[in-house]
Parts: sequence; structure tokens; C-alpha cells
Amino acid sequence: MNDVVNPDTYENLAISERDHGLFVVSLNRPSKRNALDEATIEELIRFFGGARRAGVKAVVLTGEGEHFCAGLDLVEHWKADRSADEFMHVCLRWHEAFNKMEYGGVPIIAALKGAVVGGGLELASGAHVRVIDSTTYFALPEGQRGIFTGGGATIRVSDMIGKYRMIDMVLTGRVYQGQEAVDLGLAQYITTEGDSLTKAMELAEKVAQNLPLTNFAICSAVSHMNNMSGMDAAYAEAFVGGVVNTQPAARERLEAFANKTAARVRPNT
Ligand code: 1HE
Repeated sequence: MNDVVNPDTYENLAISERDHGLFVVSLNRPSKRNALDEATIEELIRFFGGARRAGVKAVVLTGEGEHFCAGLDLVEHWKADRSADEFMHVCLRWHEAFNKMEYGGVPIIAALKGAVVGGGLELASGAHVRVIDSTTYFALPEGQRGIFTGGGATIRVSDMIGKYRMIDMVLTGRVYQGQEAVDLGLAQYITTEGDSLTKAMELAEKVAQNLPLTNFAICSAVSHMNNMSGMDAAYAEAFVGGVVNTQPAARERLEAFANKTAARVRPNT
């Protein structure tokens, strides 16, 4: 077994393969509400940095216990009494982890529950799809803690809900949950029956049926192209389309459409 997907090589993440190539990665410090210490960030970098080459087709990201993630490990931060230089490097490791997620080409579905706060929301923002249930709530309590964001909220949370809503969340500690959170863009799905994990698994199983190269493009190219000018993005899209849309593995699916054996796209019933 490739070490990247070997559960025995992780302490702060619980990793299990549910189906061929479909992995559940769970933050595993429930007694600390899955707060992100330095060791957990290093494990996230290791897993997501090597996932695609290890054959991972899709990931459901969740947390053990009642809360997805309480954000930065404030106790570790307080005890370490870090210098600005040291904390800048902590932030850079967080960015390394979340960039590996967003740009890594492996679909990540976050099953969110309980608190998704501070760095927990930054972590969830690195996933491609977010699913919430009736227990889930989002906040950026940094303002109240006397600190600032450092794991990408200024980029990804602003992107999801707009910069003034993000600013309001940090300034006032405003909490979003339920349908309102979906309407604003913090999540794409809310479950009314069952928990977020069940729905996330269902989505991940579907996504894992796509061709890996297609998923790679969806889960890396869109993000890269959003960082480019319109002209450059169109040029890069043509290149990615050139590679992905001519992959030999796609021919069977195209043939099935041409032969009228493939499912058609129909409205929801
Ligand atoms: C923690 C952390 C943490 C809990 N760092 N240890 N994030 C926050 O400001 C959120 C802080 N946490 C909370 O508001 C609450 O803990 C929760 C709403 C998440 C959960 O409440 P509850 O009542 O279930 O748990 P608790 O009793 O508050 O905490 C249980 C244990 O988890 C306790 O440890 P214990 O050893 O005393 O049992 C807590 O200390 C521990 N714990 N949250 C460390 N965050 C790159 S910059 C990112 C900036 C940020 O992320 S700021 C946002 C930080």
C-alpha cells in the first residue's frame, strides 16, 4: 500500500478507503474539537499532496465527534508564543495544505457538521463541494479572539460570499447556518434527511465514476483559470480541453451517446 493512503502512518487524521479509490479523511482530534495544530496541517499536506498519484479518486473530508473543526489550535498558538516570522510560516503551511486540496485535481467533498469556524471554515473552503446538515454552523471568530485570518479566508471565503459579508463575519462574529448558508454560497448542499456525511458519500460515489483526468481538470483547472485574465483563461481552457476531451478513455462514453445507449440529461422530477 502506498504510504500516502496508509492509515497507520497518520496520527491526527483517520483515513479509510470505502470503495475502490474513494477515501474518507477525518480530522481525528475530537477532544480538541479537531482544532488544527501544526501536526495536523503537515498530515493534510502529505495526504493531499500525494493523493492523486496514489490513485485516490475522490475524498470525503469530515471530522470525528460533533464538530467539523474549531479552527486554529489556539492553545498551541498561545503556548508557543510565536514570533511574526514563525506564525507567517505556520500560515504558509496552511496555504500549502489548502492549495494542495483546491488545485490537486482530486475531488473533495466536505461533510460539515457542528462548528465550521475560523480555520475550520478555511479548511472547508479548500474542498470543491460542501455539504451541511441541521447541526452545521459557520463563523469567523478571529475578530473576537484578537487575531486575523491566515489560512485563506480573505481569498476563498470572500470568493464564496463576497468580501463585505466576509468582513462582517470577522468583524462581528456573525454566524450563518441552514438554508441561508447555502443561499449565500458557503455550501452547495443541505441535507434535510440524514446527516451531511451520508449525502457527501452519495455525491462522492457519483463523482468517482467520472474519468480521473476529467476530474483532475475540473478540480484544478477551474481554480487556476479563475486566477488568470479572461484571455489567458480562454487560452488555457482550450489547452486543457484539447487534452481532456480527446483522452482515449472518453471514446467509449462518446460512442454510447452516439449509439443512443447513454443516459440523457433530463430535468429533476
Ligand atoms: C480548542 C479549540 C481551539 C476547542 N484550539 N483547543 N477558533 C475559535 O475561536 C473556536 C474556539 N472553540 C469554540 O468556540 C468551541 O470549543 C466549539 C464551539 C468549537 C466547541 O464547543 P464545546 O463546548 O463543544 O467544546 P469546548 O468545551 O469549548 O472545548 C473542548 C475542548 O476542545 C477544550 O479542551 P480541554 O483540553 O479543555 O478539554 C478546548 O480547549 C478545546 N478546543 N476549540 C484549541 N480552537 C491560520 S489563522 C486561523 C485563525 C482561526 O482559526 S481563529 C478561530 C479559532
